[in-house]
Amino acid sequence: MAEIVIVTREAPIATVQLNRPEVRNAISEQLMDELVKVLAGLDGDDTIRCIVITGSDRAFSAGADIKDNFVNATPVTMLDQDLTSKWEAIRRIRTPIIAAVSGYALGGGCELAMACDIIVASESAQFGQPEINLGIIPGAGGTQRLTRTAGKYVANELILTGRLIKADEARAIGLVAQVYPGASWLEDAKALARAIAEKPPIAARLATEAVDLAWNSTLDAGLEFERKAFYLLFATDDKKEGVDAFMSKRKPTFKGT
Ligand code: CO8
Repeated sequence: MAEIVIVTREAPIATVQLNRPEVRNAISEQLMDELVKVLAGLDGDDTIRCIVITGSDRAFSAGADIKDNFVNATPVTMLDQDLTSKWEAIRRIRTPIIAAVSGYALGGGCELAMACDIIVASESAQFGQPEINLGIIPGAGGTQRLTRTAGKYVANELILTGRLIKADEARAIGLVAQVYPGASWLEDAKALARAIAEKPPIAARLATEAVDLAWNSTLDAGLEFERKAFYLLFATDDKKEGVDAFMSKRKPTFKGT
């Protein structure tokens, strides 16, 4: 049987591909479990410095598997499955994660992309939170992350109508960092991952943690964390390497120490 999550290690980057093409990469419980497992494994591997999560040309993910998750679900089964803890586990991965989106990123698919550190898209990408059409609302962070990204008025319009937006509009509302051509989107996303993987990994991890805090805490608490993290980095070999390389006009080589 084909793997539902395909991992390709090309150190210092790794690509994690959702692989349920017959249902547009809908997120079943099994897919989520597998995804959390492979991400945790990659996060514990020092040779991997940036991870790309992707789907296919046609779909990043069409969201929760409606058949698997919702048809017979009750509040009690939903509570029992404890889906939230799995989404939290993805958020807590410390290696920077790029969501490389082509085709549909809908509902939980859009929420999965938003749980990553950076979202890039092919020209063909379409994002949306269509849960309203099923009589529900986003349940894996969509109301919170989309609102923090695009603001209340845009988020409400998208969540209340379920309207899909194309890559350019997603970029305009701050959801997408880069839009790449349809022929090269995955290679372009990997090139971005390799560029990030060349940077000092301890600084990269602390940077994404600090940026996340801008969402999760007060300005004062975020600034406090940033200041301490900034000071901490002066204890790393990579800070010495970066400054030495600048002073001697050469390219730095960071070791992650
Ligand atoms: N779940 C299950 N099956 C799906 C899903 C899905 N989300 N999306 C597509 N499929 C299946 C279709 O049923 C179809 O199966 P079959 O061939 O057996 O009929 C197959 O995939 C292909 O689908 P289409 O023929 O519709 O393919 P298209 O390329 O024409 O259209 C779309 C693709 C636009 C993605 C369309 O299928 C669609 O609208 N899908 C539903 C999208 C949606 O409503 N997503 C939101 C789901 S709710 C959610 O995500 C809440 C998240 C909460 C997170 C917590 C739980 C994990």
